[in-house]
Amino acid sequence: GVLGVGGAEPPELKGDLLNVAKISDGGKKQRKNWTGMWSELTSDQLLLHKERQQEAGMKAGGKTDVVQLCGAVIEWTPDKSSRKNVFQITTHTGSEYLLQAESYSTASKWFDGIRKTVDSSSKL
Ligand code: I3P
Repeated sequence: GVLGVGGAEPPELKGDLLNVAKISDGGKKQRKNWTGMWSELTSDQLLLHKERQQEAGMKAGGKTDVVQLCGAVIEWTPDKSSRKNVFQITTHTGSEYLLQAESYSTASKWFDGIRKTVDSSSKL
C-alpha cells in the first residue's frame, strides 16, 4: 500500500542473517538443524533465503522457504534451546520454526516486526 495511509503499515525488514531451525513440518517433528538464513519480512510472509542475493529477487543457487504469517503464533521460547534470544513461529498449518540471533536487539527487532505482521494479517 501507499506509505502512511491508514498509519498501520507493518514494518518490512530485511538484511539480517538469522539462525533458523524448522522443528516441525505440518505437525511432523523434524530434527533440529540450525541454519543461517537471510530473512525478509513482507506484508504477510517471512521469507528465509539461503543466499543473500535472493533478497533482491535475483536468481541464485539457494532456495527460499516461505513462512505464511496469517494465523500464525509467535512467542519467546527460552526453554527450547541452549541458545539465547530464541523465539518460535507456529504457522496455521502446524509448522514450527525457531529463530535466533546473538544480539538481543536484532532478535527483538524481528520478533516485534513479525508479531505486528501476524496481528495485521490475521485480523483480515
Ligand atoms: C542437536 C544440535 C542442536 C541442539 C539440539 C541437539 O544435536 O546440537 O544445536 O539445539 O539440542 O539435539 P544434533 O545435531 O545431533 O541433532 P540447540 O543448539 O538449540 O541447543 P536439543 O535436542 O536440546 O534441542
